[in-house]
Amino acid sequence: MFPQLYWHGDRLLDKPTYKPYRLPSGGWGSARSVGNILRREGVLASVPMALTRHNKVDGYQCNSCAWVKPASPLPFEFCENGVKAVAWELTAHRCTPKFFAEHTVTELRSWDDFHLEQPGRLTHPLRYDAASDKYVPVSWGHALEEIARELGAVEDRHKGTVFYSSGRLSNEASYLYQLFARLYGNNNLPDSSNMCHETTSVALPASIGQAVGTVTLEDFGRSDCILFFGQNPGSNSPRMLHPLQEASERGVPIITYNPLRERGLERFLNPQSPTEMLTGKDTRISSQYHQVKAGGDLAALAGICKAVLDTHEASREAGGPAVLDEAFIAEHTHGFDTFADWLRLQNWDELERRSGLHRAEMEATARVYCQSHAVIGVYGMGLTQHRAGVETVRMLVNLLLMRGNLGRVGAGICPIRGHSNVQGQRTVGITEKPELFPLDQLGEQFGFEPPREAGYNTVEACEAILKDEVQAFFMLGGNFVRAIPDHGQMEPAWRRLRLTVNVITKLNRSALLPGAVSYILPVIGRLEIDETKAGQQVLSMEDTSACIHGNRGLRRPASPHLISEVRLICELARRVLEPNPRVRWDAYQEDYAEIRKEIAETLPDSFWDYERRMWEPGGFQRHLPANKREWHTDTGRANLVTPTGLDEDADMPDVGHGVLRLMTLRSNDQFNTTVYGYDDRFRGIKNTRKVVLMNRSDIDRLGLKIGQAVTLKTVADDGIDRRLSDMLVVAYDIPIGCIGGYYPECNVLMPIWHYAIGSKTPAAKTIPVTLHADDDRVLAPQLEYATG
Ligand SMILES: Nc1nc2c(c(=O)[nH]1)N[C@H]1C(S)=C(S)[C@@H](COP(=O)(O)OP(=O)(O)OC[C@H]3O[C@@H](n4cnc5c(=O)[nH]c(N)nc54)[C@H](O)[C@@H]3O)O[C@H]1N2
Ligand SMILES: Nc1nc2c(c(=O)[nH]1)N[C@H]1C(S)=C(S)[C@@H](COP(=O)(O)OP(=O)(O)OC[C@H]3O[C@@H](n4cnc5c(=O)[nH]c(N)nc54)[C@H](O)[C@@H]3O)O[C@H]1N2
Ligand SMILES: [Mo]
Repeated sequence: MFPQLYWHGDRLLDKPTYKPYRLPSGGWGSARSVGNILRREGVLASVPMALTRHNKVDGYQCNSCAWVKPASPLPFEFCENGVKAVAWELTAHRCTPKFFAEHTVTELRSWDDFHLEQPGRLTHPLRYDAASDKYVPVSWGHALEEIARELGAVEDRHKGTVFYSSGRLSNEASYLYQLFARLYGNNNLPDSSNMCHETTSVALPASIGQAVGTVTLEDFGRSDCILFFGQNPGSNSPRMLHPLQEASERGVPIITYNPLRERGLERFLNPQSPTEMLTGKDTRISSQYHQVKAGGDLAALAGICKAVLDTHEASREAGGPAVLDEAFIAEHTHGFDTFADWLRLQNWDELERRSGLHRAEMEATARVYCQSHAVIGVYGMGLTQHRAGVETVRMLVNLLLMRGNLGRVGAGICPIRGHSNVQGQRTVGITEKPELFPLDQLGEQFGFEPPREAGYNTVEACEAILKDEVQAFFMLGGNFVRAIPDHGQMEPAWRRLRLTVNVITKLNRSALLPGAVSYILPVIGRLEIDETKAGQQVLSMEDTSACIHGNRGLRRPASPHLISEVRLICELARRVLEPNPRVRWDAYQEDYAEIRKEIAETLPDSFWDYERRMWEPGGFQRHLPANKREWHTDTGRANLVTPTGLDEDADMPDVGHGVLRLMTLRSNDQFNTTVYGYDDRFRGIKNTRKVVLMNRSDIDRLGLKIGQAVTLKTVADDGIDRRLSDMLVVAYDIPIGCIGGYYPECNVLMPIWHYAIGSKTPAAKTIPVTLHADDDRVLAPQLEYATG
């Protein structure tokens, strides 16, 4: 049951080790890792069969990340982490009522994330029984009736009920869920993207008039320069390494800004290429690699913009050609002059100090940028999860706008979305922001007056829970309590909720913090066959390039007692809401094409001929005005937004005071709060997640030793003690003053109010902390990597 021994009391059983990984990403390591997980989940024979349908037309869409599903897929359009996610869902293991009879909830709370999901797929609806402190099986009918009664009894529907969802949910279930919430009476639809690319949803509309990126896979094939900020494709979107490899082989410069030298951004060996596997011939990915300080991107980007402007002005003065795209700026943008004046005022010393880079590095990037004609700006959590995340994303857009790199083939802005349908969810109405969805149309279509008041996003939901204003929390997928900040404050507050409903597929920590009335409702996954009276149903999802694809499940559900997410919402809605002849829950539940008709009626620009087009190779792209250089902004143009300043962390004490900036990271062996194992192969860490990655000079300066256990304490002036102990020191190639640790273990350190200004995305990549030795002993000497 516990193959990977871990901490046992104060003793460390399996030896954690650290040895820098010198091999390319992908390669044989990837193949081995896939073999291990298939064996562990008992699906060595079955999953490889399923994988032939992976990301294929008429197949299923990968349940791992949101990376593009190409029109001409590879024979095997999957990656190491996609296989892990598939094996995770199709596992042979089952978490049955017998398991719950054997373990109290209090006992299970002492298990870590890895072990909680090991028992496998949940098989029965369960209700928490406080007397025995156990989950016990109930009938669906009983569960739905009680939940409906509780939802109906909430006094203030606007404040008292929250409808969370996680980004794996299909378009069909998402659309019904938002409709249900709005008919019920609120816009309290926080979702995982609030912790993720909410920064994008706030930054991009003001800049370019749409909340999503502009880039397609075809653009990657036509680009002549790729700027890569704060995203780790080797672990989090490995299939993306194929177009990057292809670009690199074409001689396209790929310029990376990342505090860590991520292996996938350095070298890649395609595990699906027999030649590469046999010859070991790998590809260099990044042509420039700049180890920017955590939170230093705003300054780094400002520096690059400044260098571009300088180059332009120098060329003009010497009677040379324009470097800026002056015609584009004049015709299509607003705010250039103010922005240029601001850039002229910035001084290099300050930009160097804040970015942690040399002026020459930013200038080197600017040089390549100025010579390129079709530039893509890629980014991920390294930009969005910061106090100044919104302004940083806008600064990247400013850089692109300076040379007209938007609405041009091979160019554009490319946020890499996380969950496999997080973007689609938002498209079809899961949003707490009423202005992001056509509520007038929704009201007309279904004959009701939708609530217009903004709902809670994730952080606001947490704040309301802390104030005891929330009575009922409905969690449709995900692991909310584990994914959010401030576990020390949130977990006790969670227990005070009246109703908690966990619609999940595997056991997780959120379900182990029951409110007065608490349910686990297990559902069918998207890889499984969803059969209704009308036959097998299909679903649809949107990838990171805004292309929408059909999804057909292929395995029998993990248990005959599971129902689909769509059916669950319909069953509940019928019990909670007044009958409304325009809302046909019965029809939706049997035939999901009826839901797609409603989506197409609400959003006709994007979803016309939905039923047919979702099966086209490559899917269909939704309406993206910025690609046609139509700017749906307040000025009717693309806005170059001048930041309020570079002092995003003026409120953060500096390194000089012993304060370090903690970045919370994902390992190569996890999907968010789902932990597949304790290794992070590409970062060379084995058998532990309790590490703190540090620069050797910080280790020396603080008088610490490698392998010593330390306690991390958050620096905050709110009087709350946030700390995490037993973290092992590892000397790592990371900028001075920055440290790295794993999410979700480190979330206990993140104050709920530490979020991106404007978007409230938790600022998970710069948490100010201090480090304290637990005692003198070196607990894990193997973490010392012997050089030479
Ligand atoms: N296998 C796997 N795939 C996943 C996930 C997973 O957990 N596992 N999660 C999915 C989800 S929901 C999401 S949102 C995405 C997340 O995918 P990513 O966006 O890649 O997120 P992270 O791994 O959190 O961190 C991204 C990178 O940002 C860098 N970074 C940290 N701070 C900074 C900074 O200040 N500046 C810069 N320039 N870089 C910085 C880190 O070193 C890291 O390389 O992946 C999705 N895909
Ligand atoms: N410190 C820190 N915190 C972070 C982040 C970070 O980088 N650092 N990243 C943030 C980001 S980007 C995100 S997206 C959030 C993730 O937040 P969530 O999306 O809430 O969390 P997940 O870990 O993806 O959820 C995993 C659970 O989903 C359930 N599940 C899986 N598949 C299905 C399904 O098909 N249907 C249903 N109903 N349930 C299913 C399983 O029971 C599983 O336990 O975390 C955020 N939190
Ligand atoms: Mo995410």
